Amino acid sequence: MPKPLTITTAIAYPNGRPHIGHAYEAIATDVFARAARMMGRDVFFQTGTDEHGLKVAQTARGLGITPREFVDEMASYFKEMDDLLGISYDRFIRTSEPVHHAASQAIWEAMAANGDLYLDRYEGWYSVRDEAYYDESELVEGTDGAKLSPQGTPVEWTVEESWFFRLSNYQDKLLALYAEQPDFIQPESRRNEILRFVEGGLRDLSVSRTSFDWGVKVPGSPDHVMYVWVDALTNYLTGCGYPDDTERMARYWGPESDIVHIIGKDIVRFHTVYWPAFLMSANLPLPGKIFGHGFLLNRGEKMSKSLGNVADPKELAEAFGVDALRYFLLAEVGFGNDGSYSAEAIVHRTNTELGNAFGNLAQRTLSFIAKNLEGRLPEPAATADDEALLAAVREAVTDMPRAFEKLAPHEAIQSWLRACYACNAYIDAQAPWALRKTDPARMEAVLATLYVAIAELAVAISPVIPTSATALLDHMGVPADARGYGESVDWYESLRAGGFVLAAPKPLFPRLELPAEAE
Ligand code: ME8
Repeated sequence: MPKPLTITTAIAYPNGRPHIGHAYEAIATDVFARAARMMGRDVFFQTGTDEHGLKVAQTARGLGITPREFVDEMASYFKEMDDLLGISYDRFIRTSEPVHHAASQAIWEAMAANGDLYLDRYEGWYSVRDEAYYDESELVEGTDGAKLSPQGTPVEWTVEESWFFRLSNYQDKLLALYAEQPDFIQPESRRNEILRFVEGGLRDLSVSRTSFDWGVKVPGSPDHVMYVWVDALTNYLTGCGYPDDTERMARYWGPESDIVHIIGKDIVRFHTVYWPAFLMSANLPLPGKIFGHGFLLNRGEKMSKSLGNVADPKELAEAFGVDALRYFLLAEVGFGNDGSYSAEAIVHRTNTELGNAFGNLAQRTLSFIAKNLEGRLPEPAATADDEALLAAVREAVTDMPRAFEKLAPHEAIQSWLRACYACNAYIDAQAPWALRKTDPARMEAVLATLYVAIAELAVAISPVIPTSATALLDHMGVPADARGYGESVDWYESLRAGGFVLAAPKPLFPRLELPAEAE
């Protein structure tokens, strides 16, 4: 049996509504989770919201409401976005949940028991936006001469009593980890960045705050709340049953589990330096792989509230369709690279690839069968051409789960498209409509080949476009046991023998037009 897979997104700061970057990460992770389930794996997929910290407390105060009221409303928008986009999470975690406070206090106590926490005074440059302290040498100068964090956010000099984590003790252990598990940090470019950072030496990390109280209380130090990243990272354990549900922990966070975090490139340091150090300190298993994906840019520009170009995933999904948006984001951007989106690019890709290459192929074939055979499934009589087409489709389709497993969805989509183009070339060469009068038996054999090929293509792409693929497979009567990645099941003959009648199909991907304001 393959190992159980635990796969997570980052948990989002709910200090604003979700944007397209959040949607991108959720969609990519969802595709990996769905593909793994189709390989027969036991999958635990978690996403959620990161609700503590000064920033949330300040935003709520500015609105004249409590942090709790604020996050209750905001978290609901993230959950709504996930549900709208078909994100098949098993658990939507909110860090304000009592079980999460208990898990965070348990990991704290485990790190304390290991001698890694001590009380001291902290002075340094703190960015509220990033919830992080920076070294003087890391700061950059803004246009008006103000000091800014490396992410370009304002910093202030801050002095407070704080608990510290002995991160300095973990430099060698982390370097050994990166050497032993070369896949731990992906893609390669981000791995090199982190290696250089850790080789440069690690300073102990301030892990508690006394200046506000919207957070998880430090056990035995009621004036302190945990640094938000300690509690945020622990979300992954909470969902796996830490600390009390040992059976669940053994399954989803055990030495035998396959644990994958999908996050954006700006938070790779937190996940590949602090997080494994905390886990080592608490004597817990480590994740296997942390993938830092790239950023989505709006027509090549960084999104920001001040530029007014923050794309609302809900509006995009409503304008273009959920599956078109899912497909576009994964096909357009090599996973790991930055990418750009625009209404024109979404419309163009959807129309040419989903609409023409796949949708029309299915539409032409199925309506021809519905009309000319009155929905009776055509009789196969395979020739070398038919076998060659099915072999090409199967080769592409067997590459796809492997590409999803190595977190390369754009490669999976490329294989799939190649197979769609092969089917289009086949239908043009065989011209079944011309055979209707001259050679009806051959016409049936061609249509039967296409029927099987279309169904296999729909199964293979279903992690990316689950709603349309399922609708098509339902329409075609493809049984549930033929909808996984694995041994091919000979369903066509039994469907035909059972007298299945194909109804006239509806177009899967109606042609998109550019919205008026984008023209
Ligand atoms: O960082 N394109 O939350 P967050 C692609 N709470 N991805 C983007 C993006 C963009 N334009 N902007 C942000 C946090 N992201 C923390 C995480 S995890 C224990 C705590 C990604 O709401 C970003 O890289 O700022 C991150 O992975 C996720 O969205 C949430 O970002």
